[in-house]
Amino acid sequence: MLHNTINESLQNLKVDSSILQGEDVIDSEKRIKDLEGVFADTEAFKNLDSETIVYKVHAFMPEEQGTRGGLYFGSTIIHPGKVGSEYFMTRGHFHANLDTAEYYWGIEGNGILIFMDKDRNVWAERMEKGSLHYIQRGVAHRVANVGNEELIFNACWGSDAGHNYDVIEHYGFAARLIEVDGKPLLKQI
Ligand code: S6P
Ligand code: ZN
Repeated sequence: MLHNTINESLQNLKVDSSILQGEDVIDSEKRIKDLEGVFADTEAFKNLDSETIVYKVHAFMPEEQGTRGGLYFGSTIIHPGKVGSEYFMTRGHFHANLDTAEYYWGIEGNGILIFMDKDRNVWAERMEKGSLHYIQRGVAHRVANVGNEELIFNACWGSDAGHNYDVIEHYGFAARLIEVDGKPLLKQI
């Protein structure tokens, strides 16, 4: 693992499909007003319209949360935008059950998937149409949209994974993805 570097997606596999929709799909969204404390530049944050949608999730969760052996599926759509020099991104989380991995794969747009392990080592992979990303067990994950279009990716995770947002809320990631000279850069905090 390389510390604080942005790598190409590691696998040579490509997948393609589209946004999840249909009966029993649970839709949620995060607006600027729901993301207080997520972005570093609090002044820029205050100046944005609090109703601006940052990202939406459409999830199919056919098992009760916590069920061992089941799988969930979800599509995430992150709108293009920035708060100061930081790209619109998901809150990011560890799974509550650290023993659970997850797959992400890119559908549309350009993103960067940021990982952080328990020792606060941070690294990242480029996300694009057809890219496949394996999120190892015990590793926190967050995605930023670094393009000018919507970024869409799909995810598959275990119904026993759960979400722990607290650690990220309190301590954040050890590096932030910011735009420098028009390019994304992982900056150690
Ligand atoms: C769930 C999976 C995704 C995210 C979604 C939003 O394990 O990783 O469906 O929930 O991308 O991100 P976040 O960090 O707000 O849950
Ligand atoms: Zn997850």
